[in-house]
Parts: sequence; structure tokens; C-alpha cells
Amino acid sequence: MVGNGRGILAADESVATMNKRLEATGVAPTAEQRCAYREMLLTTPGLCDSISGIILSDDIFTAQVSDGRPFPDACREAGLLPGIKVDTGAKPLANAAGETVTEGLDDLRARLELYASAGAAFTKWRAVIQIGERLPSRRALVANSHALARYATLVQEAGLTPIVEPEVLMDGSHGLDRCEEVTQTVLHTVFEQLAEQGVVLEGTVLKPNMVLAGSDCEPRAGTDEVAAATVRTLRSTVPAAVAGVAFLSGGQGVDQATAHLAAINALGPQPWELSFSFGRALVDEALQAWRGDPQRTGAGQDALVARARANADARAVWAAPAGSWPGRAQRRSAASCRR
Ligand code: 5MM
Repeated sequence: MVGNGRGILAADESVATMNKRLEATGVAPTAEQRCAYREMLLTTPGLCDSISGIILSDDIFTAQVSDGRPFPDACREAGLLPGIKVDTGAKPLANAAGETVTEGLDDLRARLELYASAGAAFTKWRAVIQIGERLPSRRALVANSHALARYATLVQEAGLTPIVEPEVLMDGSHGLDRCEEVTQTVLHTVFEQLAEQGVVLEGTVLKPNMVLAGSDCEPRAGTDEVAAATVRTLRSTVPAAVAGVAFLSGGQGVDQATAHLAAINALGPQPWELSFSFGRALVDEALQAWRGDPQRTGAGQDALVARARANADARAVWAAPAGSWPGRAQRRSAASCRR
């Protein structure tokens, strides 16, 4: 999932989020267009050179592409591992104003059996942490980390790979230091709970936020500062046994997310692969180029593959002799991702 310089495409928007994004692009928010959009993404020629897997939501995972194949089969035939988001969303945490806990544990064991038999290779669960004057509370951190750990054990029991995603939101006017402090506390709590529940770290992918100043904070932190704070945070909290790290983009602009990924990787090899599992920062340009028009499928796909390659190249920077991009060359010659 995180090897060979590749990343994971997060295309698991809930129906409500997907509808909003389609409407903002002038596309009708229908089930047909939600499927057509994901089909445009996953049938992109050459996508598997830089993308290893794609995270889908339940409504898409259980649907068919236009030629009648189930989405998970179409993914595998395109050389992409099919993944599924299994949480049911962040809901208000009782007696904790402004905070949420992610739900979905109740029937998870049964749902995992169904997803595994339909071909899922991996799963995702996202916890959402808000920074505020007095947030996050210890209660919200423990509740969300406990749920992530319960989720990850169930997924491993089902023979699948869990992506554990504790997202510290960028919303707010806090500075880089505050994000670093909160992200460290969040990751400490998550790994404590993963240990309590006996989660096998070697079979777990962490999907964290980069350490960023809040979106309303001025002046912005520089790219190198972000990279240093992010790597420092991971090195002080993430056990070396973790299979890999795949960052979310969290509302960063597409170029900014790619630049941060390159700067993070430029700091040299770490105990884990430092990959990407972007949603918006991978697909925004493709959605704009496609705009729901079947005649523009190629334009959407060109935009997606270009951005996916840029991010894969960003992962290769530390290994590159000056002026060259060996990661890309290795991936091209591998071209064996199609099964
Ligand atoms: C693609 O969006 C995912 C689902 O979000 P909703 O359930 O809120 O619709 C989301 O979990 C996504 O995978 C992560 O936030 C990473 O996406 P970004 O765009 O932040 O990289």
C-alpha cells in the first residue's frame, strides 16, 4: 500500500460531501454522477504507476461500473487495491461541546465479513480532532483513540489491513507549535490504545495530518518549518514497527500538499515510508477538468495522473541524485502493477 513510491487515493467521500463537491462543480448530485466520477478516476490509464489503492465509500463499493463489473473487481483489474471506509461518521460527543466521536463499531464485524468477501484489501476509519482554546479535551482524545483501536483489531481479525486516521483539523487560527503539541498528544493516545487492544503495528498504516498552522493563522509557516515539525512529531510518537505513514491533505491546496510531501521526504529516510493518501489534493483538478461531461473523461484522467505522479515524485526526492528522479524511473520500469 505504501511501497514502490506509490500513494493511496482517498475517494471515500460520503454521499453528502460528494454531492456538495459535484454541485460546486456544476454537476448534478445524483447516484449516477457519483458513480461516474469514481469510475472516471479508477479507469485512469497508468494510475497504478503512482497509486497502489483506492478508498471507496459503501455506496460505491457495492455498486457497479458502467460495464457491470463490481467496483472492487474493476479496481483490481486496474492494478489498484480496493479499500473501504468502514466508519459511519463523526457524531457529537456527549457532554463535550464542539467535539465529535467517530461511530460505526456496532455491526462492524459482520460488515467486514461482507467487504472481505466482496474483495476488499484494506479499510479506513477517520477520527476528527478540533483544536480550540480548550480543545481537544482528554475525553475526546481517549474516546476517539479507543474507537480507532477497537476498529483496527476487528479489521485485522477479518484478515484486512486497517488505515488508522486521526485527523487534527486545520480549522482555526492556532500556530504551528500548537498543532505540533496537539498532534503529538493525539498520536501518543492513539498508539497507547492500539497497544491496549493488541493491534499488530506491522500490519497497520497510519494516516495522519501534516503539522500545519491553522488556516486562519498569519503569517503562514514555511514549507521547511512544516516538514521539520511533521517529521519531529512522527519521530517522537510513531513506533518504528508501523508499516507505513500516508498523509491526508486536510484542505491544503494541491501544490502546497505536494510541496510539503517533498520537503518531508527531503529530510531523509525515516523508520517508515512517508507516503500520501490525499483526497482533495489528488482529485480537485480532475473534478474541475471532468465537470460531469463524458466527453471530458480524458481531461479529468490526465489531470489525476499528473497530480498522482507529482506526489509519487515528491516521495522520491531524498533518494535522487541532483537533478534526477529515480523513484519515477523505477516505477515506470516496474509497470507490473496491472494484474
Ligand atoms: C475523501 O474524504 C473522506 C471522507 O470524508 P467525509 O466522510 O467527511 O465525506 C475523508 O475521510 C478523507 O479520506 C480524509 O479526510 C483525507 O482527505 P483529504 O482531502 O483531507 O486528503
